Amino acid sequence: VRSTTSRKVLTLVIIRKGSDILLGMKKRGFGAGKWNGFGGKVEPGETILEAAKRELQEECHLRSDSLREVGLIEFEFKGDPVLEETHVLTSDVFEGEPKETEEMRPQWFSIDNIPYHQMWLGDKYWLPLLIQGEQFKGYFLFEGEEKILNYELKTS
Ligand code: 6OG
Repeated sequence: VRSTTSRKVLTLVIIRKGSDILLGMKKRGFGAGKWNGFGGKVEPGETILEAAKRELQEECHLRSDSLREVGLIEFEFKGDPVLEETHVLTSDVFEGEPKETEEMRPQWFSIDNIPYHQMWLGDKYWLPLLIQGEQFKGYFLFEGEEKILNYELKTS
């Protein structure tokens, strides 16, 4: 029985620079205390790309006109009727220096030293695909924030 009753469309931006990726420590709200890419809800009237650019700028003061969508992940939380349709974008072309905001404390991490133990549990499955330059689609069913009941992931 499919109990999902609504979808929330979200963006998630991972900026790359050589062999580093930029993550932000989420300071408040959903996922606080975890390193993650930058993003949030797509507002009415906005495209995914516009929303991704806006969130990147709002959360760490970087601007990029070269974001490319490389992944689509559906996150579901057991018992929650909302399916989070999360569009993952990346670029290695950007302007500005990452700057801490109320929402995020940005930091560069070597791709050999990604802090998966302080990230969402699904990240260790899909982030390596992004780093390898692959496109992917996925689904993760969480029970609470620290357990994955099942997942599917495929590259395209
Ligand atoms: P706000 O509610 O702060 O946007 N997000 C997730 N990111 C990862 N890596 N894993 C998850 O697994 C996630 N669920 C949501 C999407 C929330 C931000 O957090 C991302 C948005 O960028 C469950 O506006």
